[in-house]
Amino acid sequence: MEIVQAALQEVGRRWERNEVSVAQEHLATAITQRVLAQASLRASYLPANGRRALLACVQGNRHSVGLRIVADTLEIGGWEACFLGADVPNADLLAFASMRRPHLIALSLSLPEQLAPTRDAIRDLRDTLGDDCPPIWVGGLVTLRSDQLWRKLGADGWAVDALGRLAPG
Ligand code: B12
Repeated sequence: MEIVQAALQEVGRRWERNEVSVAQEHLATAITQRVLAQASLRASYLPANGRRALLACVQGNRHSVGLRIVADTLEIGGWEACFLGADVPNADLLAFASMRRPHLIALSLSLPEQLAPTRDAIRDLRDTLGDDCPPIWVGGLVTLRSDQLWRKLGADGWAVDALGRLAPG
């Protein structure tokens, strides 16, 4: 996980300096996804704990690799992880969460313009699910700017990476 994260950060730095083309970045992402899939086949999984997590990149966020790592880590820890991937519209997230009734919702955001949609999504989830709303955790690049940002979004928790402790249980 450390290797994958460091490699993609280096790609990002080189991309910023125009040393890496869009095609090369796409290739690096595709290789990463393949490596992650192979690693998940070799991992040893804890027995199922009967808990379901719903994971989604918020509306507008196309950076899904980091959340995939979070999903794989939860599965290795015995959770059932339902990974919805990139750019999930708020209305669809809400409908899916209402139907699926997860024990944890993990939302990922990367860019500053994704802060407002995340705040809206968390508010709508709480309004709709009421007392049944599970803990909502957030993470992703933009959340690393301050260790208090997650509170302003209305979330219940935050972690800097997939190794952080996620929610009770
Ligand atoms: C790959 C990549 C892309 C790919 C993503 C492909 C995919 N399927 O994921 C694509 C091509 C789609 C892309 C698009 C863009 N990108 Co981009 N991208 C990257 C790159 C190189 C790597 C991202 C990544 O995978 N990082 C590795 C993962 C493992 O880290 P992570 O996402 O932070 O996730 C970890 C933690 O944050 C945490 N975590 C994440 N989510 C969650 C959730 C919870 C609940 C928890 C607990 C933890 C958690 O755990 C993860 C594992 O440790 C970064 C560079 C970088 N420094 O990150 C730029 C980068 C993020 N992108 C950037 C930009 C500007 C863009 C675009 C705007 C470019 C453009 N002009 O189109 C678009 C925006 C797309 C959008 N609307 O979201 C900038 C953002 C700058 C900023 N303002 O902050 C970066 C930093 C590159 C740069 N240096 O300029 N990008």
